[in-house]
Amino acid sequence: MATKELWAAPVCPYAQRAWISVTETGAPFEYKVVDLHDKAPDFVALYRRVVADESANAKVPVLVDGDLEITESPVVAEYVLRTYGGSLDILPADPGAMAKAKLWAELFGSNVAILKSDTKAKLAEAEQQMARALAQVLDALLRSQGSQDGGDYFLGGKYSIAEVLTTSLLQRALSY
Ligand SMILES: N[C@@H](CCC(=O)N[C@@H](CS)C(=O)NCC(=O)O)C(=O)O
Repeated sequence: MATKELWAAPVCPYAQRAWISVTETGAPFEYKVVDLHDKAPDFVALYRRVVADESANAKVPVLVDGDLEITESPVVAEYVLRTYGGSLDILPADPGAMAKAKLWAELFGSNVAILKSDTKAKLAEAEQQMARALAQVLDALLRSQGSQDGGDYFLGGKYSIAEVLTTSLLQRALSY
């Protein structure tokens, strides 16, 4: 049987995007846990092969589906949903809705990050920036690009890739 592996780390919100897509679809991928502080040599070699850079810092997630080896969480999530999620309808069929959902996820990801800093002052500044992004930029974007028809999700009544790509980051943002 062709190899089906998802290399991920539970701590990582990007890996979690891939894990959510695999879990939603029930696709039969073996979950390979990566210790980010002590990466297995076969994982490092795999990542470096995928990005064609022999000195790259190996990152999760990486997905292997037979001959296909891919990384970058939005790429992995979309591939899994498109390939294994047919009846779930998580990828909007309408190209405009798909583009809006991906734009939302992209801007969400660039505004909501894992905050790391060497000083408390810099951390506080980063927290303030993220709070502003959540309360102003992302809120305005949700109102302008999100469904105008109400509903609990970005596209209205329908759970979509917009949530697959943002839930793990939002969950962490809410813990600040
Ligand atoms: N842009 C990447 C980001 C992936 C990423 O930054 N993963 C982190 C963990 S959250 C990682 O593996 N870092 C490598 C390290 O910690 O050495 C994606 O969306 O997949």
